[in-house]
Amino acid sequence: MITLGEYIIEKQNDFPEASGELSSLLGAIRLAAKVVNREINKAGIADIIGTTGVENVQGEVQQKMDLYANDKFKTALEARGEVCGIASEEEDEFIAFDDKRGCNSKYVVLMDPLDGSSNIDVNVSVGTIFSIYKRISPLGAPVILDDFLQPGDQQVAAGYVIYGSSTMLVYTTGNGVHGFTCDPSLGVFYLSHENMTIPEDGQIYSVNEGNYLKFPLGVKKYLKYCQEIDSATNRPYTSRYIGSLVSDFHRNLLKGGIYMYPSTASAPKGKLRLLYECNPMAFLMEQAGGKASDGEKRIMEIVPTELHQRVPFFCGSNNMVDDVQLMMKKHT
Ligand code: AHM
Ligand code: MG
Repeated sequence: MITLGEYIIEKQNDFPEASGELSSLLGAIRLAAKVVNREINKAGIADIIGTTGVENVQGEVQQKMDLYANDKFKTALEARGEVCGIASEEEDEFIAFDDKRGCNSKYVVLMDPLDGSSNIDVNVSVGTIFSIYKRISPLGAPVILDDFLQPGDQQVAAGYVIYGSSTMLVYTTGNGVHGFTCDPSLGVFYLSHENMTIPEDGQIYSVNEGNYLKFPLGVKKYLKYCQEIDSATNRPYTSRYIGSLVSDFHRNLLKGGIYMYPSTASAPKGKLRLLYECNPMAFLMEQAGGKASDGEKRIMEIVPTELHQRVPFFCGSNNMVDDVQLMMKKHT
């Protein structure tokens, strides 16, 4: 039984130049995840479900648990001193940890502290998503916006925590995707899924079909393709949509499938945010052998211009992402 902490240190030894800062940073994420997990498990008996009545910068009503999780991750990351700043779905602007320790730290973290949080009230799995970069501004100075606006292929690590029927932390540092399951009695994450890979072909498609009429023609054609009967390609595929990105992604990663949040007539850039939802998931997906695209090109090649920028998202088994891209190209 290898714990997450042991595994991180073991892997750190593979990089002779590693100084232990990234390991310590991942340790801070692990700690905050445990605290958030404990609180989520109490949802329903403690006064922590429901909304705050306040909207975030994206115009979405914040849940009490969004703010709780944001606070715990922010505090853990600042206390550990390996991070010069963070950006979060729940914060309008990035936050600089600009005391002496923060200024001398080389990493920035972008996060969605609690994705899919509207699902908590109905006891559906939610998740935390994180993305880690090295700053591009000089050490010793306060962090700047450009440190956060880096393309996804510059990520040094990314991952998610899924607070589900069991709680798991899944991460990559560009050396495969590894999953750890939390033993609730001990509060320890143990290695349970080493080197996770996604099948080349999948049979599951995940999309909010309520938006069907607003989708681009190529996406509509692909959805019809998924539903057609063809034994040679094992169609029709199965439709599975939880409406909680981390859960939908996790299932498709294990079983093979595609997650889609396309542009719609009313939201031409889709709903999901590039920097702390799509890029980390794209990094994980590529490391697992799959693909992540905006419908035309790799998600991780997009050069960001805004902290909360949105992007259409197609992510999953290689052949499924290829198929939807082809249909979108054909029916532009
Ligand atoms: P959130 O960050 O406000 O929780 O929104 C992101 C969530 C994803 O987890 C999920 O896949 C998607 O929004 C569901 O959106 P919709 O309800 O439009 O299908
Ligand atoms: Mg989110």
